[in-house]
Amino acid sequence: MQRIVFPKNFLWGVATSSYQIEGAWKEDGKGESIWDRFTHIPGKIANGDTGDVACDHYHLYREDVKLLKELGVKTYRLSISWPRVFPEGKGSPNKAGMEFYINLIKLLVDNGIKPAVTLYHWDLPQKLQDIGGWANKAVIDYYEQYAEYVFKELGSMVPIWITHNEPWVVSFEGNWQGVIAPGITDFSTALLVSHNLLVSHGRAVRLYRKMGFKGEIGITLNLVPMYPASQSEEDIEAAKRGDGFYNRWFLDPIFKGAYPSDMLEWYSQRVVVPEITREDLEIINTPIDFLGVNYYSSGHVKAEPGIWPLDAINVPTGRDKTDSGWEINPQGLYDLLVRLHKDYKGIKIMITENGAAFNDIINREGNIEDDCRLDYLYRHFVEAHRAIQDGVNLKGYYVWSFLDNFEWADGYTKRFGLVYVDYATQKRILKRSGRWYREVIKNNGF
Ligand code: IFM
Repeated sequence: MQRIVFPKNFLWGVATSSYQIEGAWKEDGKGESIWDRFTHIPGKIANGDTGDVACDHYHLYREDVKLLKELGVKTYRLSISWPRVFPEGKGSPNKAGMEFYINLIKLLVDNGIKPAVTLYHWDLPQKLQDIGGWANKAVIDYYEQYAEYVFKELGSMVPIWITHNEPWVVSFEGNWQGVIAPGITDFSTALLVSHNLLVSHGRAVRLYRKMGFKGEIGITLNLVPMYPASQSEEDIEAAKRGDGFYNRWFLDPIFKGAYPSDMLEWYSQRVVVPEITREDLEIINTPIDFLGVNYYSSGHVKAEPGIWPLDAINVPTGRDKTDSGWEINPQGLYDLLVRLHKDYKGIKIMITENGAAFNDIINREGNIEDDCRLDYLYRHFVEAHRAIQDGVNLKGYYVWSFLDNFEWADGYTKRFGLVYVDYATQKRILKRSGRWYREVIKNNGF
């Protein structure tokens, strides 16, 4: 077996997000988020689960940082809960909420772990949803005010910033499919939300630079390489639309200063497309230091007239699947990275999420021998390494996730962690994949 060695200083990490692990949903002055509201509506989440307690990280963060240290990660990606810091979304900050993040980040820094902080990982203050949420341009101003306060408080300690996590999911799952908060089902609203999210991203990047910090700032996109199901002209065109929908709709304005014209035309013929000004595009096109890539699976697209919104469907290829039902395609990661490198001029990339849900079982010795997850990570690491060998500027890799946690509409039914969480007792157990990852980090390869 060939030895895989990553470049020196490669940033190995793990990732989480505020709502998925913190709990303490109404403690120390925290305001209600759209996820607090959504999860309390019967029928929205598997088993009626909520993030009210989650992994209780708000109270157990000291123990969790110890675990991170034991894992040996170089960096830890977390997100800030906006309503913990601004209960109303705007106005006066809640000092106690900010204090939690100051303490957590100080502890990480003291332990030699680089914090990577996401400003927005889906938990919008409900008060802002009450005025239209991301479909209301005023929310961009409030986001900028929130970002300014967070930069001021944490900017000197945090070297890596991410403006948004997965704006595709926020826009389309939250505002068209309605399967996540805020649960709206209108395609034009989803498009408007996607545009406003991108403008807010550009505004935060400009603000960060204006405030004079020396760290790096980027955005995290969930990207899905799209393959045609056959070599027919129709399937090739359908896969191109799939690529436009998931990938280029976000990548092109950020890196090229323009939305893809084929998608603009496609949408304008079918729905109301948001007004897009030259100034908006310039803001979105503000240079960033890195692109965060979340990769889980690939798409295999077949033309299917009449299927909204792309006249296309995704077809199974027969590959193995994770517990989330997502096909496992490590080579898709390689293809995606190489394509990003080529189409977006050698941009610096960090994999900000990659990982898998599997049904973990505690054995008679109290261990979790999660071979499937280990194998998933192994095969994706091999492909990431191959991409680096082929010239891709990949600098870091965050496994999703550090802990088992609240998996949105799936509640606690899907476990992604390197660390098992017994939700009844809040006991943490490092899984075999976690023990293996610790060795990968130590050896900078395997
Ligand atoms: O749990 C999520 C995370 O919040 C965003 N990216 C995908 C993960 C797995 O579904």
